Amino acid sequence: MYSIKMRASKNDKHISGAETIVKREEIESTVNKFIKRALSHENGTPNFINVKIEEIRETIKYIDPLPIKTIECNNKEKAREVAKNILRNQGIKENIIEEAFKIIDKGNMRGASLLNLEGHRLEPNRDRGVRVKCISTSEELKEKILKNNIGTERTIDAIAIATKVIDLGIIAELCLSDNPTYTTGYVATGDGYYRITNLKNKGESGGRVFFVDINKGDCENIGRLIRDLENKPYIIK
Ligand code: PML
Repeated sequence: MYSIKMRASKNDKHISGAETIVKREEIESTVNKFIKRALSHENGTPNFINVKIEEIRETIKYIDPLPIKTIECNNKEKAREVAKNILRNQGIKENIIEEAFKIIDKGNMRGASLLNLEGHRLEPNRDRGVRVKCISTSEELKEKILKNNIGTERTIDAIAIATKVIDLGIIAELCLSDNPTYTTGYVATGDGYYRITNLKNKGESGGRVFFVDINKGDCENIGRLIRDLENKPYIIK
């Protein structure tokens, strides 16, 4: 199996990214699909596209997706209240939740922020953040999500990220798309992947925050978590 990663930017500003795990015979078609995606993103036309193809040597972990639930909200205020409630139920304090929304609303992060329960950011580089890599959603799951209207093309990528990070011990994830017109975001916890409509207004920025229970000075566990998020291969069945 091979991991394929695509990252596109314009003058160092992130435009889009994609990530999957495929069989050898699927490499070519997947790379074409990713390049097409990079060139047609509504964030603009990139002047840098990086595609990386690597053989996976580590054992791949196959797991079931988090249960997906959609919560319809008709405005941003209600949507954010729903998201906050889910996060509060995980024991995350109000000020830390507010901090997470601030990070996301500021935008322009390439990866996710790692926020601990005292409000310290643990990612070594704040512009780069941490990127969850080496993940893929099975064809069966993709089909199930789309055919049954459980989610969209964006859900397909996001469910893989959310399921992997929760499996690696992250308490919760808060995510808003960096695509300006995609206003459905989500909160993922061990209980499920909660899609929340209107979590931002059109034109607003996006990003990801992972809430973690690791102390600021615990370099060993921070390092291990980042390595696993980036390199441990997962296929969501
Ligand atoms: C992103 O653009 O990567 C974020 C995707 C959010 C998906 C929410 C959903 O399931 O619709």
